[in-house]
Amino acid sequence: MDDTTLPPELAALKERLERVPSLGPAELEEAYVDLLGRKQGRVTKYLKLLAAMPLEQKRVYGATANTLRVQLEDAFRARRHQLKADSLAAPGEDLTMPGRRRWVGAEHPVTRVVDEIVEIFREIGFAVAVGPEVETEWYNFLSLHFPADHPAMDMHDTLYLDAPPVDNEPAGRLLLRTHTSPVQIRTLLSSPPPVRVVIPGMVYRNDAFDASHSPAFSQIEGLAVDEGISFIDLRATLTHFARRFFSASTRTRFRPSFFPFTEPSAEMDVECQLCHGSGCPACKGTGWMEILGCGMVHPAVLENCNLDGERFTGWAFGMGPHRIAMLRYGIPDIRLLLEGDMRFLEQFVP
Ligand code: 2NM
Repeated sequence: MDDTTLPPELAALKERLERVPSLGPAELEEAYVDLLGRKQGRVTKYLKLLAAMPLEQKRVYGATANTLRVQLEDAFRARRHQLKADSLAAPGEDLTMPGRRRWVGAEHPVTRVVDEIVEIFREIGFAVAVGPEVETEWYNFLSLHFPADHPAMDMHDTLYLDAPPVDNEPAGRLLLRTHTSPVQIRTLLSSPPPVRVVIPGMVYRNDAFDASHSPAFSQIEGLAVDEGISFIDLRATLTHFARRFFSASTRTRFRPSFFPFTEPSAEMDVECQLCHGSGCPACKGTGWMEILGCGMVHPAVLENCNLDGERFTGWAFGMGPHRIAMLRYGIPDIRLLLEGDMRFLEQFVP
């Protein structure tokens, strides 16, 4: 209904409504009683008047009058709120401005990758184990069938602690673990097979920062030891993992490799997630991306854990979540994942 057809009482109420936002505190309360007062208010009076009018008029003006009543209530509420805020604000402050949203944080892309990988192995019966980041030479190298003169044990590759060895630990210097494999040794020593574990954690190497290396990075290793476990279990499990983590149609391939603690050893490639096999700069034209190393646990490692290497067999793997996050999200430099620059990290906030 446009204003020209409004009865004078309603037209007047409408005008009063428009003035509410500019009323001062005292005027506001006066106007409230005058307009919306329960007994003598103009709105109340008009509604009473309406009750005595013929049905046709009731129908036409009743709705408008009620709408006006609600609009007036709203306008008074808003103006009271505004005046209250003004009275609390310092000059120039506007307390009715919406607040700044509080930053509650989000998952780091590497954390997300680690959680997803761990969850895929938990689904198929693996438990999660963790262990110390400061280790002895025995747990980190010797128990894992590294020869005592292996170059990885050199100070140029491993970060040793300037501290005396701990008494009741097997002999050797203290160091920052270079992989999470010592936790697998600790698991085999403390719990008899069947063993199925995944071990996420930070590992450390005496490397300088560059685009693809960091002195501290994450690793996830896995281990399955039981009677009758073969390379077929390794291949089936890791292929399943690749299909769950990347996509159901992702192709995989295994290439022979070498690690001191496994024999035979292999590396698993997945089809390049950017070009899906046709070859692109990300996969250097090969169509494949290397994502993990694996192999059958060397019998000497099982013997070091007091297990019969004739009776038990097992397989193990190791992969780097920082590296996998770089492959998955197309991140060109590992430092971006370690420096905590919010301009970079904010891109991953869901
Ligand atoms: C890798 C590759 C292949 C591995 C082996 C073991 C253990 F303890 F069972 F001997 N832990 N982790 C392993 C095997 C790790 O990382 C690239």
